[in-house]
Amino acid sequence: MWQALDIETWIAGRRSDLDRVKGPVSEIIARVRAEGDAALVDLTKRFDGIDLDEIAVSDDEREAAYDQVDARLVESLVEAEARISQFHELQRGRDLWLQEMEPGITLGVKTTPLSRVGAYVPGGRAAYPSTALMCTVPATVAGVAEICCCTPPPINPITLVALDIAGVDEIYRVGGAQAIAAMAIGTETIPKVEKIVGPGNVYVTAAKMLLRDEAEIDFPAGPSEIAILADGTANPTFVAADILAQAEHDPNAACVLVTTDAGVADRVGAEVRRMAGEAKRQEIVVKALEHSGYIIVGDLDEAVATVDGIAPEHLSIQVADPLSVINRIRSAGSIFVGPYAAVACGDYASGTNHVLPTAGYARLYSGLDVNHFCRRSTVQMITREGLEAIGDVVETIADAEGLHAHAESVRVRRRVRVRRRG
Ligand code: HSO
Ligand code: ZN
Repeated sequence: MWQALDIETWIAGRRSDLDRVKGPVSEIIARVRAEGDAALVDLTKRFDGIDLDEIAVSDDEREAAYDQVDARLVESLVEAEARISQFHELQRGRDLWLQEMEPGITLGVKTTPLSRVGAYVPGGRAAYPSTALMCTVPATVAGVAEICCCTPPPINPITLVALDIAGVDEIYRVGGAQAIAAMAIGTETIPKVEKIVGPGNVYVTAAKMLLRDEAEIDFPAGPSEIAILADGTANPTFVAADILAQAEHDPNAACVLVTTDAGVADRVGAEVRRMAGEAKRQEIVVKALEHSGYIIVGDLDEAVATVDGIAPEHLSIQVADPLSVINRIRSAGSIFVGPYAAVACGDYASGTNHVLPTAGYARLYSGLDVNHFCRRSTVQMITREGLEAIGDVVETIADAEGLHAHAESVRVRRRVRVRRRG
């Protein structure tokens, strides 16, 4: 259930079988493309067993949801939203910055929020109001004008409240691959978006990958993972508690302890077994622990290299000198440092985002943040003096490329005589 892992085999086995579902997902996409809303109604009946009268959630339903949610939970969501907003505000650069590089050549960057984005919030058996916040708050902070959200019916009132707190404009009760298709292609009810973000199951992820030509996507975000990098100073109970917290997400969740200390591996193992025995979501936990375990390494260098090989969604660093380790880590979705940095803090309320690349994609992508919702345009302002400074270089390279009109576009300007002052 919790064992020594051969890390190479473990990494190889982790990529979920996206190819297996591409066929059925393509069919779903084709139907949404051809039939629009009618396909959404039919597929929702088939997959969720629900007759959809209205695809869109009304304002009255949003209001009514507050009456069904415990006041303390509403307050907690409001506070979590505030903390997430605060941290994401720090990621916002200036809307326009300009820098004079040399006399007459001023360069800069203009940042523009996307106009319309879609968030996918998983539902089904569970409600994830935290994911509703994580997907949408960065978009709001970025200044996206229209934020819509798809989530499978029946929508839990808690999710509706979270989406309302986050200020989402439109909420649609559609889930699965059909939801991704609807947002990417557009239907009568759901206008097309520019970008789709959010985690999901293998069908949702496959749909995102297949529709990349039609809407930008964030990154593959599948079953949760954690790697813990620990030396002899790690607290085995705390480490095991984080392992259990990740394992309870999904039977496919995976947890790896990378440690320089065999004693720590033993003590964490004992705690994991004890906690698994008492776990409320025991069935899920036990399945997740079947492909979870530990690897004992010779020193911290080897530990860092091993973690980089995994490129985990979450990395918990439990060593005597964490700063030296953080600096050397190159691939991890989100990093938690020190005994009190429970991964659950980042899941809910510290303010960092929990929508993160999984399955090794942390090597290629960064977790969800404000930048995901912005485009950047470079800007240049060049005077006659500036043109003189770079003109020869431009003309020479342009001529070498045989692009004489390029060269001429500079020459024609340089031929204009400048009136000397004084
Ligand atoms: N750990 C999950 C996010 C989550 N945890 C949602 C609780 N709710 C993936 O980062
Ligand atoms: Zn979690």
